[in-house]
Amino acid sequence: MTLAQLRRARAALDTFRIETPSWGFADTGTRFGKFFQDAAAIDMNDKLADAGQVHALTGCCPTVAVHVQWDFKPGEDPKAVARLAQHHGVKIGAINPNLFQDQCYKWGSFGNNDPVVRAAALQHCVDSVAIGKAVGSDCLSLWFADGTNYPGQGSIRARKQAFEDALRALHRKLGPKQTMLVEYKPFEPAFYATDIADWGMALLLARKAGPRAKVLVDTGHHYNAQNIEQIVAWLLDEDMLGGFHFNDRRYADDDLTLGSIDPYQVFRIFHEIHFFAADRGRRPKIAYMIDQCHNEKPKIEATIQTVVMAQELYAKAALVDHAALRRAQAKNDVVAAELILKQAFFADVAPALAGWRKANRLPVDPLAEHRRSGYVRAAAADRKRRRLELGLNQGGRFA
Ligand SMILES: [Mn+2]
Repeated sequence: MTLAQLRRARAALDTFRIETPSWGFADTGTRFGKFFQDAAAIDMNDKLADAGQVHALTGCCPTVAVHVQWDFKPGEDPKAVARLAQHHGVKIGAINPNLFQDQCYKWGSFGNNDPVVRAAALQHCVDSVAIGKAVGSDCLSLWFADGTNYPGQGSIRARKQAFEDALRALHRKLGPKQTMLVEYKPFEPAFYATDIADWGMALLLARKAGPRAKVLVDTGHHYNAQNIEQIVAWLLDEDMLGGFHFNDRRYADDDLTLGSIDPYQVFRIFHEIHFFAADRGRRPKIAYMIDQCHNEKPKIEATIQTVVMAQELYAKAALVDHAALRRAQAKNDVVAAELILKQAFFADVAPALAGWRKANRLPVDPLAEHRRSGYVRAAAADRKRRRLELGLNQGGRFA
């Protein structure tokens, strides 16, 4: 690697931050069952401590996405949670309302045909905006499980209009610094017509909601053949890309560790972002977040693995020679253009990462350092004991 390339990779790493999810540290599982881990977080203090451990080792995860229903007790002062986060060396990031767990949402939330339920869903989101303001979070992240399971079940157009109205009403409640991200997903839990099924629907709804609504791309929420980096490039060009939920998958929304199946896919996404930034002369404001649940892997290890992989791929994508790429594209030199991407993808960025970590007084190998630290052994002993005391002898509730 040349000195210039090393500098480019280091400069990219300086700007790259990725948010960890509070739910990624607790016991979660498949729809069939849950396998408990002794070291899994029981409560918010545990989750924030685990997130703090990841940030202390990687230096690039200063914020934690939270789930209102699971992470804030009713009546609790959100500022107390913010202080707890600070105690563990992190801050509260994206606020995720929960619009799918209460029984009232059987027929949907914003898309429900009952105006009383729609109002309740909107109120929960407005409350979530208030939590965001209290904890200093500038991001409200919205995912809706809404949809229908059978043809004829609901009016597709009426549901679309209900979403337009509710999102517009919610946008009016945002603080001046807050943005709201609209996530999409083709199917599950709805299996006939999900109300926000793809990026085009999310884009239309966000546009109608207001200027601070953007689209959130969850890498797992696409059909297998879909070209995700093309979607990313279009959203960038429209100034409508708000953020990512990163994970990997082989089949559907598998929530596997980022890059475990297809690291080149993530590289191509990062390349589109770097290429856009080079063409425009400015870096787009994008919230990079992890949305993964680990049923088999130890949760903190899987999170560190994800963060390190994201850094590697982000640094590799920063090495693409944009001037050479533009020349190859202008000449329709397909082979040269493709090779320019491949050379960056196969470049060894380990020295750049090691240098960046040393300069930031971080362990050169965060995963090895985590294993050496004994953190998990101590957490497992403590949490096992507390579970017994709390009568949660099966490894804990869904938290
Ligand atoms: Mn997601």
